[in-house]
Formats: sequence, C-alpha cells, structure tokens
Amino acid sequence: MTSRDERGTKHNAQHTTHNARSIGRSDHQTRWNGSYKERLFTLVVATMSKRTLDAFFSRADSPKRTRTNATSSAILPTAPVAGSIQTTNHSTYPWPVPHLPGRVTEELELQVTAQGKEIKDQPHLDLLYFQPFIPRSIERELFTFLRSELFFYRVKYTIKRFGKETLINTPRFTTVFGIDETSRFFNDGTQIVEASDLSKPVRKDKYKCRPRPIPECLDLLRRVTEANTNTKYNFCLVNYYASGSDSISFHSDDERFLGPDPAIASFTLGAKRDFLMKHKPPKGQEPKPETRDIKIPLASGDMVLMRGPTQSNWLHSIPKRKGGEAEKGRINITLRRAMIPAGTENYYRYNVGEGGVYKWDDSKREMLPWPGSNVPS
Ligand SMILES: O=C(O)CCC(=O)C(=O)O
Repeated sequence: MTSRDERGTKHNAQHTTHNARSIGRSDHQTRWNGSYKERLFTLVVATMSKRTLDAFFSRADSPKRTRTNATSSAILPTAPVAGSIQTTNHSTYPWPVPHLPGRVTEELELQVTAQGKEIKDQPHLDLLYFQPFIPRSIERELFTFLRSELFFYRVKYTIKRFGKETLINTPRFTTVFGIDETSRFFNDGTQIVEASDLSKPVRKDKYKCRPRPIPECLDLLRRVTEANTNTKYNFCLVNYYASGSDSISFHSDDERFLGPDPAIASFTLGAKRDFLMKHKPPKGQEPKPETRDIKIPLASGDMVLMRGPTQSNWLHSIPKRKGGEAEKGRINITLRRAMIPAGTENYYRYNVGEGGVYKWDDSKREMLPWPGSNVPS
C-alpha cells in the first residue's frame, strides 16, 4: 500500500468488481429536450461567436483534429443574460464559476493537435509528455483565472496508524468535480441518474457525498484532452500548492475504482515544480527491475499523461522545495476516469471533506477561509 499524504487513503476502496457499462456520448443528446434547447440556443446565438457555437453543439464521437468538438458531459452552461458573464452553477457550489474568457477558450479549442513526447525507456513506464499542452500565450491567464474563481478545501481526516488515531492535514489545497461512470448529471446537473437508464434517478443512498458537475471552464480542458489523448475522463481533481511547503508525497493512482491501467492526464499551471517518479519496490520474491529515478521539472502549461502499466508499477510525488519558483503558487489539474461509486466517494472525501471553503484573496495574495461558506460537502 502506498500513501499520498502519509496515508493509505487512496487505496482503501473496496475491491469491487468493475461492471460499469460503457456509455457512448449519445447520452448527452438526450438532455437537449426541445424547449430548453431552443431557449438556450437563442440566448447562446446572441452572445457567442460562430466558432464557439460550432464547438458547443457539435458531436463528440467523431473527433476532428482541427478543433475540439466534444459536448459537455457534465452540465449545461448557465444561460447567459445579455451583458453578463456566463457561469456554471450548482447547488453544491459555494458560488457560480465563470466560463473562461473568450480568448482562452479559443486558444484551448485549437489545441487538439498538441504533440506529446513518449517516454517509455524504462520497465513498466509509459508517459506522454506535452511541453506544453496549454499554450504559453494563455497559461498565465488560465492559472490566475482558476486560482481566483474555484473554491478550495484544506482537508483534514484521521487514519489509524500503528493502532493510534492520527490526524492528517492535507499539505495543499484541493477541490474536485465529477461523477463515476455508473451515473450521469442530468437536467442542468440538478439530477443524478443511472448511466444505464437516463430516465432513472439514482437511489438516495447511492452516494454519501454530494457529487458536483465539472464547471464549463474545466470541462473544456477535459474535452480538449479527451480529443488529444483518445481517452475518456469523468473526474477533474485540482490541487493548489501555495508555496514550496505544499506537497504531495509518493503515491500511485492505482485504485481499483479506476480500472486496470488507468490513464491520468496531469497539468501544471503557475510555478515550476519537480515531479519525481520511482519504481515501486518488488513484491515478495519478484526481482527488482533495473530502473532510474525520474525528475521532470514541470513548467506552467505542461501536461504529463501517465498510462498503461505506469500506475501499477511507479510512484510519483511533488516534494517540498525551497528557492527557485517554489514560493509561487502552482495549480495541478488531473483528469481521471472513475468506474464505480467507490471512486466518487473517495475523491470527495479526500478533496472536499467536511471543512470550510477557501477562496483566493487577490489583495492579500493568499487563500482565505470564505465566510459565506455554508454549503454541505
Ligand atoms: O501536482 C502534481 O503534479 C501531482 C498531483 C498528483 O499526483 C495527484 O493529485 O494524485
């Protein structure tokens, strides 16, 4: 068992057999019931450029390599009111999350032909390294936008260590959006329905947590990444490292709820930080493969896709650092695909938790507890 924050929590999912049905993108189409579609279309036409509209309404199942054409799987954008900023909202959000500025949207949509470099020169390693994935022309704006607009948490939880209850303070800010493959958000995200039957709301006790749809500003990145990596993602986890004192310890994202050989796309925005990888120790009598530890200094805009046997064989971390860019903030976004409800429960428990909300304060230049926070998490 490996740990992420001096914990084994990412590995405590029940060993449930994966039997989730794989659902094509046609399920999204069913959300476009006539009246809502018409209303939204009229409003959107009034405010969006032709290019953005094409991207917004086109189908996801035959990606072109010229522009992202996936529709949102998470939630419909809030209908714009003339002159106002479009937002995504949901009853679980402490505040509405604005859509990306037009320039950032357009640059990201053009990014479906990003070229990654394969790194497969060691046993069980399969990385695709985009340097960068998010164009240099928008990475700063995207970083500043997400840091200001998203809500974050500083999750605390207890684990039993050597028979003693031990309090763990997650050494970074976190937030998460998404739902596993067995469910879908429906009706503007107001309902959660069974993926196998979109007319069937999930049972009240299916989730203990309250899943949150991916806001449009992150969902665009998810769609662009899906088109680029030929992989589906239903979760978006966000870490904010306020300084070099924030970190994530060696762990692997190898939980059973992700299915075998999961692909995880991991983005950096803001400060450059070292991303370390080392091979897991051999199990039992297994011989130790000849491997070298890896250090990748991830810069703003970079993306590492970890895939194939990587998670079952390698550990990764962002260690604490002093000097360099370490005192600046860094955002990490990971896109993943959880297959069963255990994944949803795990991600909300360890990335939202039960504590208060934090919001970036631009005048104080730090994350501060948000006083209006009364959202149950
Ligand atoms: O911040 C990073 O680059 C890594 C994040 C990570 O490993 C995780 O969230 O599991």
